[in-house]
Amino acid sequence: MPNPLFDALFGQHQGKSSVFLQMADGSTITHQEFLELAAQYANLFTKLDVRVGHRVAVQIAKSPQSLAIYAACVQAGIVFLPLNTAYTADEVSYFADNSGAALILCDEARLEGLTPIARACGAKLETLNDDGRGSFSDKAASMAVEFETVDRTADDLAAFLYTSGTTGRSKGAMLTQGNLLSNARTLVGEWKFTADDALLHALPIFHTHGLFVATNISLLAGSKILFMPKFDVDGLIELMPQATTMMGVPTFYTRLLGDARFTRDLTQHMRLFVSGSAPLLAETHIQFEELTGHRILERYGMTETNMNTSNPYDGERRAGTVGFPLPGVELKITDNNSGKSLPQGEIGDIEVRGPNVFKGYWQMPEKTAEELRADGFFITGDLGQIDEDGYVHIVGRNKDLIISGGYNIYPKEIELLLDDEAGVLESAVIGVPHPDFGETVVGVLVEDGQGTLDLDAIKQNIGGSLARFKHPQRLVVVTELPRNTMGKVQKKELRERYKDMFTS
Ligand code: MLC
Ligand code: AMP
Repeated sequence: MPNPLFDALFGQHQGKSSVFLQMADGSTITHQEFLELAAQYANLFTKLDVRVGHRVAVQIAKSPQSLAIYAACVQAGIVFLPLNTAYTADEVSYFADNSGAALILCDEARLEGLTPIARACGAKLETLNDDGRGSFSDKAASMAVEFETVDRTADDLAAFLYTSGTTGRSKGAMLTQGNLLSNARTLVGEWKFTADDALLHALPIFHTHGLFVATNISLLAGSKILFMPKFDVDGLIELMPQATTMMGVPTFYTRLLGDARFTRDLTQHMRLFVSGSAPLLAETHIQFEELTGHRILERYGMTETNMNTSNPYDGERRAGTVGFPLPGVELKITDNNSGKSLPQGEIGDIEVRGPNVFKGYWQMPEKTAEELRADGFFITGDLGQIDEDGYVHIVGRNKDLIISGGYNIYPKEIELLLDDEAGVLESAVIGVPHPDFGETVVGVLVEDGQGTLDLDAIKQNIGGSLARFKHPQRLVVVTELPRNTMGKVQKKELRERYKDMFTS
């Protein structure tokens, strides 16, 4: 029976003893071993009464087991909902509740905190730790290693990835089998992945980049993955001689460039370095080429669309640009007010349409209608320009978003918490340049005149609800926020005022 995504990514490897994952310690997992694990998990889903169309929320460490959960969901027609391991119980509570998750999988260390949350939203709760153990694997161990793949179509849902919003409420982007598969096929072709490749994989697997771009492409092409639990320079340098390709956010590249062991010799055999998720500074691109002789291939994507554009594999990879629209993806630059296409060279909203574009936000028809036009064009919230040679430049954002080390942070979510703190009249959260993370978070506070403002207490208090990477690295107090004549806070002015805070 057909299940397009499962068949293409996983089913094609049935019975193969080729290596799928090579762990940091050198141990390996073959395609067949991986598929057997996934089948056991899929059988356990059925036993737990988690069925076709149900959502499984997964907040577990990066491991072969967590990837097998993804495969099992696809095979069983279940919607995979991966969550950043840095999220607090408060944050997970929202995702579990909003998605109506049937099952939450977490690390044992989080069991206590998540038990009341699972109970409140009527979800089952099982554990799966970074070493592969836990109540879920205990139960799965006795399951059959074969599972009858559930019939699906390209239009059926495969995953929900939550993306924060300008109002502070996260939205579940509904991705179909067709969205994921079409993009993986395109990228395998464009970036020339084959079964001879070995991808250095140090990205987290709860976001588009590490999960769909890196993993789906490797599976589709039959490439090996050098699977690191997380980013670390030592590990990357040690494994690089065995790799042919690497994908990363710009912070990966700046950190590698800062290490004396990262040399031309070390990278000579490499076929391809890909960067995305945040702007790669032209100076990083140039510095990388000077040191290694390789030009990083920069591409542009997002949760709702997977990848939209890419610099060419053959041909000029132009620093400071994200290349051309991928085959099958239409991209236009429009006027924010009228929505009409702008002449070549002008700056405007980037809109994209194609088989990669998601189906909408889960149970948020109004939000979907605001961003996804009836004709299928998605308003990305990024500002761009197309140069005379057709290269797309991202020149800014029309959305109030901070990207720190490749993680998206929406100021509103933090402002809502800061505004609730004792002594705070109002707040504005901005992103300022940071040498390691590209951008980092600064909270600007106005005191309410009661004399109760305590910055340490505020940091402590918001810590309980917000993942660490979202915490303001600095809080500053001002007498008033700059506003325009309409009363709107002028974040641009604040960003300008504090732009050298971490770089000078
Ligand atoms: C970790 N920390 C961060 C952070 N990552 N702070 C700000 N921004 C980040 N990105 C904090 C931790 O909370 C901790 O704080 C301290 O840094 C050390 O934690 P760590 O885990 O040791 O950090 P490190 O390993 O150095 O992580 C940095 C990183 C990681 C850059 C390697 O963030 C990372 O892997 N980023 C990739 C994100 C990604 O995959 N994005 C793709 C999104 S998909 P403390 O205070 O406790 O010490 C997408 C679409 C597309 O955007 O186009 O791809
Ligand atoms: P996310 O919502 O996490 O998927 O992040 C998507 C956003 O990351 C995009 O809307 C862009 O703002 C940004 N982004 C992704 N790739 C690039 C890139 N190569 N250059 C600049 N910004 C990027």
